[in-house]
Amino acid sequence: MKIISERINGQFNDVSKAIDEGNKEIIHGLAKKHIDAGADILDINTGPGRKNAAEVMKWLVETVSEVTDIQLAIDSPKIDVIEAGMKATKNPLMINSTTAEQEKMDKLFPLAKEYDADIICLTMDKAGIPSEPDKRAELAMIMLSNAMMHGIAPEKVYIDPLVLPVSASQMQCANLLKAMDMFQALSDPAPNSVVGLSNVSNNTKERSLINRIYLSMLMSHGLTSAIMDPEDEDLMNVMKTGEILLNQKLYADNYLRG
Ligand code: THG
Repeated sequence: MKIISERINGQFNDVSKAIDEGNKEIIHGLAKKHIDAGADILDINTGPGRKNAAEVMKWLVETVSEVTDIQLAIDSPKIDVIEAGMKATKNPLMINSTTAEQEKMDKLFPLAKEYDADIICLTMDKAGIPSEPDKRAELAMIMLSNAMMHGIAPEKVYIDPLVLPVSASQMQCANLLKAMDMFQALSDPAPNSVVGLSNVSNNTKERSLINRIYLSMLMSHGLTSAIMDPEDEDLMNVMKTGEILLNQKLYADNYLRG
């Protein structure tokens, strides 16, 4: 499993304040802490409601790149914001994200190719997020084939079935697992997959427990990466134990410490 840290996100008060004040130390500290905790990739997101999102993204990416060479996932629904982030670093990149909308794919797949970036593909289009699993798989197939037409290797494509809060759309949590099963049949080897895990527990009282159980379920349906909080040690232990039980990592008595 690849761990993508969700923490460099303007949705968190300390990050939002650091952006407002131009406080690089806060961002440096969070980046280092999350890499130490086990993040393989850092997701960079300016948070909601910023008019100058491209400028903020550039600052965040530059600031994080001052303390690490690891891969950065540039997270924005806006193409110009993604581009501003990609230009601001020499670190390996992941685009977060395209949808199955043709205009977005036509801009973002060439950008992924140019920067040799991985790319997250959300299973949604102009009509929104479909609830039927086979419709999600169909959108995944459309994005996979568009990526291939642009000469992007399938292992660089990460399909995101879009996790919704269990408190808002309970049926979607089970439907999403069925969609994950269908993704496994789209290519050989199957495409990579990713979820924004903490979405599932928004507005609930048992956030960590719900995140843990859902991560375990998703892993058994083929999940290969997650945007999540590596500082949640119980969650990381679920991930590591899942890797052992799915025979992805070799068991050793000290596997939680190793
Ligand atoms: N898919 C992809 N990218 C994504 C998401 C996804 N990026 C954004 C998001 N979803 C994943 N990142 C987060 C980051 C934080 C939270 C959830 C998902 C979160 N934050 C606390 C909250 O809202 O309660 C903030 C608490 C605080 O302020 O301290 O839960 O699905 N590709």
